[in-house]
Amino acid sequence: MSRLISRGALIVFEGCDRSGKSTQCKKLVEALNNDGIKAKLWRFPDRDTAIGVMISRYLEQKCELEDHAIHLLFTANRWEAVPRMMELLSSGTTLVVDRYAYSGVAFSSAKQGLDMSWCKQPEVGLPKPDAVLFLQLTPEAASERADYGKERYEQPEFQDRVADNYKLMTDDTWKMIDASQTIDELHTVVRAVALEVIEKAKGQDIGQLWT
Ligand code: DGP
Ligand code: NA
Ligand code: NA
Repeated sequence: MSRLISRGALIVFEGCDRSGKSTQCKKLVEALNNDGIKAKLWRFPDRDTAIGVMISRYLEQKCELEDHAIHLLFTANRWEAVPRMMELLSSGTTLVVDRYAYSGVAFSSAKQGLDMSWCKQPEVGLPKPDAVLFLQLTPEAASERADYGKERYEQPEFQDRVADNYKLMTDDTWKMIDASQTIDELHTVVRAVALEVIEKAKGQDIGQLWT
C-alpha cells in the first residue's frame, strides 16, 4: 500500500519506577525534533483528563479504589487517548510514550487476586508499539534514586514483582537497555535505537495488542 505521508512510529518506554524513563523520553523527543523529525512526548497515566485526575489522587494515596476498578481506569485513560494518537501517527508524527499497557499489566497483576490474563483483556486492541524500550535497573538501584517512595507502588518488594511480570511480556519488539549508564550514555543508545525503529515503521501498518 502506498502512502502520501509515511506514518510516525509508536515508541514506548517501560521499566520500573525511577529507571529514568521520563528523562530519556524528553531527551529523545528533543533530539528527534532537532533532527527535523516530527515527534511528540506522550505519557500514561495522563493525569490531566477527568479519569487521569482520579488516577493521580489514587497514586498520591489520597483515596482508595478497588484493585479491578483502578486497573480499568488506567486502561480507560489509554483508550481515551487512542483517537488523537492515531491521528498523530498517521500524520507522520512519532510518539514517544512514557509507559503503556505493559505498565498496566505489570503493576496491576503484581497485586494479589489479579492475574495477568485478566489484566490484559481490557488492553486488547490498543495500538501496538513498534518498539518497547525497556530500561533495566535493579529495584535496589532504583530505590536509591531521588524521590523514591513517595507514591503508591514505590516499595522494593512490589517493584520486584513488577520486574518479574515485565519479563513475562517481552517479545521481539522489546529492546532491553541497561539503565545504570549515565543519562548521556543512555540517550546515545536510545536515540540510535529510535532512529532505526522510525525508519522501519514507515513501511508497516500499525498492529494491535497483544498480537
Ligand atoms: P509515573 O507517572 O510514570 O510515575 O507512573 C505512575 C505510577 O503508576 C507508577 O508507579 C506506575 C503505575 N502505573 C502506570 N500505569 C499503570 C496501570 O495501568 N496500572 C497500574 N496498576 N499501575 C500503573
Ligand atoms: Na512513579
Ligand atoms: Na497477581
